[in-house]
Amino acid sequence: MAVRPAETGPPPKDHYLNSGYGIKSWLLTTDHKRIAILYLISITFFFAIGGLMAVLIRMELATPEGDLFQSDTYNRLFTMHGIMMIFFFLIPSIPAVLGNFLVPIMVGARDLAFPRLNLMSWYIFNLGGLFTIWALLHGGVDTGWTFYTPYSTRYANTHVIATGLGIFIAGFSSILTGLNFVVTIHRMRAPGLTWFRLPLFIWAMYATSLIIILGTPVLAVTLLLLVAERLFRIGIFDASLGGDPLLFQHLFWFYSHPAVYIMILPAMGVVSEIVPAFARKKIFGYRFIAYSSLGLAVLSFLVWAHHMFVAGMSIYAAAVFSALSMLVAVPSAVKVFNWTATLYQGSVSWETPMLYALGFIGLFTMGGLTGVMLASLGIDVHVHDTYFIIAHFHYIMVGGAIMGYLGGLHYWWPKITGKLYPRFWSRISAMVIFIGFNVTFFPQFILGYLGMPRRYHVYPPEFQVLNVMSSAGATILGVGYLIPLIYFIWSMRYGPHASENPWGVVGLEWETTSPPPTDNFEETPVVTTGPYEYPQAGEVAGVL
Ligand code: HEM
Ligand SMILES: [Cu+2]
Repeated sequence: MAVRPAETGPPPKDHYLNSGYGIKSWLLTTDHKRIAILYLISITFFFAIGGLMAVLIRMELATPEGDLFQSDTYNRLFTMHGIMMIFFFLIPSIPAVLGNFLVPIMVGARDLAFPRLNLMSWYIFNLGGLFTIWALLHGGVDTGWTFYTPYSTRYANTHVIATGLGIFIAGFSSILTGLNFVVTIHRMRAPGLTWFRLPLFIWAMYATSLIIILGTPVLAVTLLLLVAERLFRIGIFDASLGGDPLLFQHLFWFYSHPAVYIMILPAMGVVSEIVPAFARKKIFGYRFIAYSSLGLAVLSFLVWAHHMFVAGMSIYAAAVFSALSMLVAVPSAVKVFNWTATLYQGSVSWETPMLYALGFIGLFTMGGLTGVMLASLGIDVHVHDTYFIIAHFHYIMVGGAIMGYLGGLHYWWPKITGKLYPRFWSRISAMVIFIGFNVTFFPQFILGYLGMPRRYHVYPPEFQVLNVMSSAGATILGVGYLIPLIYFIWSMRYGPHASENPWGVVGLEWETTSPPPTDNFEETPVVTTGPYEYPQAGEVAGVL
């Protein structure tokens, strides 16, 4: 039976959005909900910049000749695209926006453990972003988002230092947010809220925070070493100074493989909320999903060298990393099976968040399975550094992580803003995004398999048809992303009021007003049941 958001009930008199209107009430706020909105604005801005670069890249690749940009400019474009999207959009996206908003509410607390630190994290994040944009405006960087040496040491005359420092600074914001979440989840749970009564989104945030806290310092140190080498000519990565360029790759991927889980785990957490909500069923295998999040966090630190199979390492080391990488598929598959089992015989309603969650499950599975293909040494040797890799990680990061982010945003938007958005347009845009995404990235699997290398802007004419498809798909995808931007902004002013629990679902966040009061709850809630306690088949909860 379809569940429609109810438009009933008067809006609450006092809530966090009307507790102050001046610019100061926002810029000096320590309310986690307002900080979530500040992050939403920042990352949307950074996403727009990264997106603009993507548009330019796809325009260049519509023809085999390098006729739009010089090679040098092209290098800078894909580098800044990757840096903006990964460090300034994807990594903060779900944790900093949805996590900030939801972690305290879902654990029944008034705020995060360290509210002022939370505000500081937002300032640090923007400082890092502005530093990076400064570098971009002054000529950019051409090393690729991975800063591989010797591009970033001996051969770079672009803004490696400024960009590296920008990412270094932003890293502190991640670490502080991670610490804030860990302490909050440990110390501030409402009475009765035991670990195994926590929503799976909280488990995902917890696992993500562990990776952030353990991994980010490694990246920070690596970037500092790079800067130190460039400034003081200490031999660390530069072979002519006695350094080792491969060391950079090890250090970089020791952070950056776990970082891919910083991007995907939160989206998995969102999907674990949406699936039971719109299947009206208790989630299947709660503990397995919770533990698989922790399992992914641990395993993610053991596989980094699969990015270096052809960089020069012993065949034995490669075999071990190959096997370990395949192990990662196990906890990932546990989640996919459990979501599917939850859907089975559920009373599924096709609301917008559910469309995104289903999109996530399909596309993440394709990304994950191609990951297993890449983890097999023999295949990777052939497709390494081709468009196959680009397709693999975009299936996970755009098809997976961004779908999860948008699904979450659509699920909790009525709670965040107290407003409803148009159901029709939101479902249309979810489908436009799904189609646009596949038309953009599926051809890239084929291109890579046929041998088109990544990071070139001139290619043989026989690859043009697939490239034109990809550019056309990117146009559809771009339109798909613009539609929610328009109706979300529209809904804030004109959207009908959302009731406390417009989807008729269970969860602490749905027991407070929409939008919630500054202190989240009138009284501290006391929890007596586990999450996802839906009525038995036949009875339908909530407002229809
Ligand atoms: C089942 C799990 C996965 C496996 C076994 C896997 C395996 C691999 C392998 C072997 C590569 C290296 C290919 C090469 O460069 O030759 C790779 C690249 C990559 N993967 Fe995955 N992957 C998995 C999941 C993910 C996830 C969850 C994400 C992101 C959220 C991700 C993001 C990336 C990125 C960004 C790259 C390329 C980085 C670059 O060179 O620029 N992967 N993956
Ligand atoms: Cu990896």
